[in-house]
Amino acid sequence: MCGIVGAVSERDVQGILLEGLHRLEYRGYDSAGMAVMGSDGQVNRVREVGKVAALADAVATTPSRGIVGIAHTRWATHGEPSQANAHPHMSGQRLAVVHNGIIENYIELRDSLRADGFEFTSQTDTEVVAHLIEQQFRLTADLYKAVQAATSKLRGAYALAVLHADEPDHVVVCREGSPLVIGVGIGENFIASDQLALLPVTDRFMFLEEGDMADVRRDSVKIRDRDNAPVERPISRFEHSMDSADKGEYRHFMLKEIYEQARVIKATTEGRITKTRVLEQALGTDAGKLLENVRHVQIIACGTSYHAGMVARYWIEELAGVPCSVEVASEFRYRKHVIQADTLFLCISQSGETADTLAALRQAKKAGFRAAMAICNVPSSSLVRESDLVIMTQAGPEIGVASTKAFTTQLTALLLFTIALAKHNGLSDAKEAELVEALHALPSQVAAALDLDDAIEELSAAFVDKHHSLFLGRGSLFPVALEGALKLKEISYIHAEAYPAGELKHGPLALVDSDMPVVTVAPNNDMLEKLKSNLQEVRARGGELFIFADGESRMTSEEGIHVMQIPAVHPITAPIVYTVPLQLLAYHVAVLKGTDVDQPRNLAKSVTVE
Ligand code: HGA
Repeated sequence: MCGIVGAVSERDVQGILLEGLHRLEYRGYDSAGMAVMGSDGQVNRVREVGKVAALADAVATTPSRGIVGIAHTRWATHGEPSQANAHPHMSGQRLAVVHNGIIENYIELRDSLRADGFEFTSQTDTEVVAHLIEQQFRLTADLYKAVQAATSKLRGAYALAVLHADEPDHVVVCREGSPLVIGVGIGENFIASDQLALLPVTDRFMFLEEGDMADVRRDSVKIRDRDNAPVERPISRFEHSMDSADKGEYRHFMLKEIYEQARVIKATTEGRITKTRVLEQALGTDAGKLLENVRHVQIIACGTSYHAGMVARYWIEELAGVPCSVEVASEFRYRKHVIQADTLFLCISQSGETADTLAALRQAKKAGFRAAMAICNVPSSSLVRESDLVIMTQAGPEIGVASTKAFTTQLTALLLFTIALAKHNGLSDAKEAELVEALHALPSQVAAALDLDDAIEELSAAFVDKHHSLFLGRGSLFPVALEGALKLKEISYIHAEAYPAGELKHGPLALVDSDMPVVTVAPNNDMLEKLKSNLQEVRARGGELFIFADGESRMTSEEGIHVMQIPAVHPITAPIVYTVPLQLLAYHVAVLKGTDVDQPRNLAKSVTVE
């Protein structure tokens, strides 16, 4: 995904911009570029296809000192990866723009700008923004006002940084749907799409809010909100604990990664949704074409990713009405299958190097699937390189072997995909708006689920001396029960089995006694009454119940029944929120048992062997 870095300083900013881009490389990109205001009064631009290292080489051969500059890593949505399409985009020789996001009405804007004499040199939606601002600048002779007037004509999602040779001492920035942060320095200020880009130069940040626009100068930052009223955004210090390579205040990487989930889920939706819609092109340049005639989805994955695929099957069939099959890669690759016409082959893998998943993908490419799509966390991975369409999760590096934030961001990406697919299959605008609202609510709901941490820690004592446990769920919460059981197995070594609650009476009920804790996820959905009956079956046999439910589920704690309440969530996003307490439960049980939480015995993080 695209990255933005910018600086307004009294020292040469080229090194700061390049280092910032390096730090954003993990997000994945196809080209990079920068523009600096030279001391000669000219805007000097360098752009390269490929890695930031190639840009650094190009900058080294034509160094152009400058104290104001903007830079970008591009992940193409409109127009192929090429030098001409790389950012910054310019209007004439004096105005340069970098942009993250998508301008939805770029075709009509381009037509009217062409009619006004502007010439286009790229296929991007971004170039429209450059010319639009220049058009307004000619009227206002004021860059800030020009950006304001131009953005009022834009539809879509964007974070923008703009510089102009006629006003060489500042950068104007704004955000609407894509993140942007201002790094506060001493006698210099910075901008970036992610604070990690600026850590070598500052640890103080102001986060712009939706609709904010800022005038960033060496010695001042002036922000106005959507209504053009001056606003102060609080300065927060970077918490060391957010650095992926460091545990910070947390005892284990796993706990830190559980706590990162609200932030990384938000990062996975950012730039891909507006207030009410999913931006299909943010899922890939060809997303529209590839999704149009999909009649069947075949999901392939292993372990935790397989559970994400199982949740997605409920979503895809319910929202898109498209049949969906899910299978573990190690089985799929060794059996003969019948491929239905127009089947999309969808692989899910955190590392993108999972040997079984890759082998299945390589077979599928020869076998006549419509297209191969990947959901993955590592942009440089084989899976990403070999797929036609990719949705990158924005979990950042996951160090704990037991996957947590990778799972919930996979689910988030899968829901974005499902909505995009469903739009080709009759999903109404109103339903889309309802689902996107649920996506917007996710980070705060996940944060609320994390508030149960202390209560779950207390409750975990009941599991420490147990050898077996049972996890129950129904509907899309059944795979969540599977994932909860897997977490407990992986790090506490307690045998945990998950069942769809309706299956209890067909076998596993025989195991239930007072030594067998039974964990259940029970949001208030249309399966709740059925689930409650299943829980009665457990209680009647002396089983101790641990239930995660929302207030509307009307369940209360009593002898042998422990109910922990989660705020009410939309039924579609419930699997994401209800995963969190099960992760915490596994974590605290493992800590009490004294196991190696981050590197459990016999397991590896990225399973690159068969
Ligand atoms: N639409 C722009 C920027 C793409 C982007 O933000 N990707 O993450 C382009 O295609 O250049």
